[in-house]
Amino acid sequence: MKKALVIAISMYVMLFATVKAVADEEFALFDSDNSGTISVDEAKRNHALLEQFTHLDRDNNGELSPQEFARFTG
Ligand SMILES: [Ca+2]
Repeated sequence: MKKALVIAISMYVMLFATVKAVADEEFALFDSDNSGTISVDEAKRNHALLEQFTHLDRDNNGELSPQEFARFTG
């Protein structure tokens, strides 16, 4: 029983790490100047991202942080 729980937790952690790695990679693709944020200009490469930009930009600073970008739905 305990072993199954350990396996389940391990799988969850691995899945989470994979999802995060994919998200980081996607973020890096948009952040072409490696500033650590995605500007409107950088978002223009993806129509869906540009459409959601204002909604995703929670602090309204005109750039998307990795945390704000994490809420982007495709
Ligand atoms: Ca940038």
